[in-house]
Amino acid sequence: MTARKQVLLVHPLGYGAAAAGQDISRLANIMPPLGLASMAAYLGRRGIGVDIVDCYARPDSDRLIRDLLLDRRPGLIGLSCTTSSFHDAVRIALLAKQALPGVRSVFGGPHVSALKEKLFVDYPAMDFAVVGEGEEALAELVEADGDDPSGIKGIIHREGGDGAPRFTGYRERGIELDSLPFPAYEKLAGFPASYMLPIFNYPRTPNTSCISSRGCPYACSYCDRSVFRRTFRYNSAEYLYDHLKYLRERFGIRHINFYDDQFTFNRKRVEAFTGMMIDKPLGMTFNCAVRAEHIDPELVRRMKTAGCWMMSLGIETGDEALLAQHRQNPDLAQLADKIRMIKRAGIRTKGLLMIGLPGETEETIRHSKEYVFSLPIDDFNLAKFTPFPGSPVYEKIHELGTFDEDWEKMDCMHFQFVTKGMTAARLEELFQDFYRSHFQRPKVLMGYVAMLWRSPDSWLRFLRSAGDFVRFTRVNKRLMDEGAPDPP
Ligand code: B12
Repeated sequence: MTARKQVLLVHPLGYGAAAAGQDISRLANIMPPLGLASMAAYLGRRGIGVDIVDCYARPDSDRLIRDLLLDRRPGLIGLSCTTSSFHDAVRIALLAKQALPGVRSVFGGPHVSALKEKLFVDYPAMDFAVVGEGEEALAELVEADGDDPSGIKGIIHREGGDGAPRFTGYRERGIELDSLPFPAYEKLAGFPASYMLPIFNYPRTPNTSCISSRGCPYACSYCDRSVFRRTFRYNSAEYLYDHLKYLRERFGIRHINFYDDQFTFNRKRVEAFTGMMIDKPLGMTFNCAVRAEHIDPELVRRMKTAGCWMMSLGIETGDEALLAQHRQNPDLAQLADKIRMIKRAGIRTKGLLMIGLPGETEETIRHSKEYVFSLPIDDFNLAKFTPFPGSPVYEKIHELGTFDEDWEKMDCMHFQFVTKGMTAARLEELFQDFYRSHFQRPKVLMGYVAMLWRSPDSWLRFLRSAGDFVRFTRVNKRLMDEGAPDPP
């Protein structure tokens, strides 16, 4: 027998546990699964028992999952899936059904929200899926307890004798974010010590990430918006301040990384929030991502006073014509001005770039390098362009180049898509060269030296993992020499 009002939520690792030690992005960055933690808190409030297993933070968790299934006997196991972690989620669902016959699986997250019923045809281990945000839909599914779920909006279930999947349709309204409880951080084993922000992205520990809005009104070609679609909802400044106060008082958190797509989209909210951080300081600093259109000198100065330590900006490419094909307002001069303005305010800047977009050439990559290197950018991230189901560009991707849709490798660390006129090997070479050139610049090196006192914990972590970073670089070089494009 399984328990009626008990759920096990799992954040899959995405690949075999043995490889976790060599996953360079995981070594540098382990973030709490905020979606699962938010659902856990919401379900808890409705009297539903929840456990969370985060395999990303604890890679070897199969036994723990089995033990929890046998001990708690949940009626549902919920799996959160990006595209690259989907197959691992299916493996865990099968493992669960073997360990606890009768347990039913429910899948959620971006990959499921994008592909919906299509997935059910090839993956019989899927009993249910939630499309879009999960709190209310999952609670209603648990409460239906095996009754006909066809009246619950936002889910996919199997119907009739042949088990054909049926989507009940989108929920009418997005959840009012201030009505949600704070995420159940306490259900994440070892929080906050078992989580870590990217190296050189924080001044002190303990730290964590936070989301204070859902959705984005823009429609960039490469962005998968299938979960929150084009809505933009946000927590009020008061809720946000209380959330940070809670993190400070209950867990001792001293720095926050906001993962909002558009933290400053609503200027009034940021004004009010920074006002509270200035008038009633919490002893906390924060990072956030901004778009050039939504910042100005006064706001940036205010944010600095309130504790803003670093701002990230999506640059994507330094070639304006290429940018115009993929994003609205492709104004690189305005972006450059704003980056200089942020830097002048004493805030660290991070540029987010992509390489391998449809239409990329040797020349556009050269433009990107020149652009980035002409700006006071302290840190940058260069992702390998990956066309995710749910992103606008996915629809016509096969017309734009060659695409090997191997989901497990669609983690922005592999060139699964190669635009016309390029080869994967050449893209890999240019990718390596971009990073190498960045790290060879004296200004950048001096910046990292300054991190000795601005973020001493980052240096400790860097030195502890230095062997893995060197091994990663060597393996990449060997693969490149052999003409194989994929990193390990
Ligand atoms: C923070 C973040 C990260 C963090 C941490 C992720 C984590 N542990 O949760 C880091 C930096 C590690 C990361 C890594 C990656 N990320 Co990321 N990330 C995000 C980001 C910005 C916020 C995620 C978040 O917390 N959202 C807020 C919560 C409330 O929403 P949510 O997680 O979607 O959960 C809700 C619903 O999806 C649903 N739901 C989710 N899971 C489940 C499970 C069940 C059972 C149910 C019922 C419902 C449900 O209910 C939740 C609550 O409403 C999103 C973009 C975004 N704005 O959402 C991208 C995003 C999820 N990432 C993306 C990508 C591509 C990646 C990477 C592949 C590449 C990269 N380096 O960026 C890796 C893959 C990691 C992996 N193994 O899966 C894509 C995913 C696209 C896709 N189809 O796969 C997104 C959507 C960005 C985008 N727009 O393209 N990411």
